[in-house]
Amino acid sequence: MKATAHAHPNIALIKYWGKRDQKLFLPHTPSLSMTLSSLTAVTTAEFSASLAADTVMLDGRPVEGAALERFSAHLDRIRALAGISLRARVVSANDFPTAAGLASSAAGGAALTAALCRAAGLDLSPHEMSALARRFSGSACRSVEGGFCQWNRGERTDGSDSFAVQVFPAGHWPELRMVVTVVSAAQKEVSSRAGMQHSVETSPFFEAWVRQVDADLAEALSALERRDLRALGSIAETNACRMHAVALGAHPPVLYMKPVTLDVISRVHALRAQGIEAWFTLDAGPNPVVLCLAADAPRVAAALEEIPGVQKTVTAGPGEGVTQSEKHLF
Ligand code: 2P0
Repeated sequence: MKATAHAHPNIALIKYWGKRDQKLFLPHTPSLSMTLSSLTAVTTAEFSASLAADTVMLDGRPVEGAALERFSAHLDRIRALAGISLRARVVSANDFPTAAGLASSAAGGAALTAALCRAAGLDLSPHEMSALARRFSGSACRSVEGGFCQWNRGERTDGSDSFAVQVFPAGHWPELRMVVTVVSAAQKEVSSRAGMQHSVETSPFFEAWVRQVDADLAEALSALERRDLRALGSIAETNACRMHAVALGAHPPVLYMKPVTLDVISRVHALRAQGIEAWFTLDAGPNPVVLCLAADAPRVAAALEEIPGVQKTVTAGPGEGVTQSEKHLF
C-alpha cells in the first residue's frame, strides 16, 4: 500500500480569489491555469498497520500541529472513500521554495492526493481526483491534469461539480513559456487562504471581482484557443492586477508586492516597448511570472536577472499532470 506521485505547480492566467464555502473549498468564480513543465513536487505515501499515527515529512522536516491536522483531514477523506482505517506515512519534497507565491500547495496537493489514492487502491477519474485535491488546497485541483485547465466554479452545494477540466493539452501551445521570477523565497506574511477570506469579508471591490471574472475568462479562453499571446498576456496581466486591487481594497489592506516586484513589472513594460511580447501575472506573493514565447524566453530571463533583488528565474512551458512513479522516497 505504498505509492509515489509527481506533480507540477500551475500558474493561473485567470485567478482564484475567494471561497463561497470555506469547508468544501468552493470558489466564488472559475479560474484558468497552465500546468508547468518543471518545478516538481514528489510525494510517497504508505498506509500500514504498523503505524500508530499519521506522520508527514515535508522537505525533510516533520509536519506538526495545525499543519499535520490538515494532512490528517485529507487522509481521512481518502480512508473514508477506500473504506480503510490504517494510519499513513507521507514524505513529500519540492524542488522549489514552499509558500512563496509559487503555487507549492497546488503541486504538493495534487501529488499527495494522487499518491494517497493509489496507495489506498482507489481508482478515480481525473475529475474525481481533481475534486478531491481541491479539498486539500483549492488550486491543487488544477494540477491533476496537464496543459491548460479550467476550474469550474460549480453550482452544487456538495461541491461535486467544482473540479478542473483540461481545456487544451500541453501540445496545444508548446512554444508558450512562463518565466518564474524569484525575488523572495521567504514564507509570505499573509497566506493566500487568509488573504482571500479577508478580501471576501472586507474588500468593497470583491463583488465587482465576482461580476468581472466570467468576462475575463471568456477573453482568455478565446486568446488561448487562437494562440494569441498579446491577447492572452493582456487579459492575464489585467486579471492579476484586478485580484491585487481586491486585496488592496481589504481593510486592513493585503499587499503582496515588494519594491523589486514593481521593478520586474516595469522591466516587462520596457521589454514590450522594445517589441518583445512579454506579459506578467502575479500570485499571492512577490514573485512575478512572465509570459512569453520560447524564442524570446532567454532574452526575457536575462533582462529580469539583471534587476537587483532578482534571485533567479526558472523558465517552464506547458507540462503534464500527475504521474505515478516506482521510485519511492522511503
Ligand atoms: C490562483 N492563488 O488562482 C490564486 C491566485 C493565489 C493567487 O490559488 O485556501 O493555496 O488552499 O484553496 O489554493 C492560492 O490559493 O488556497 C491560489 P486554498 P490556495 O492560483
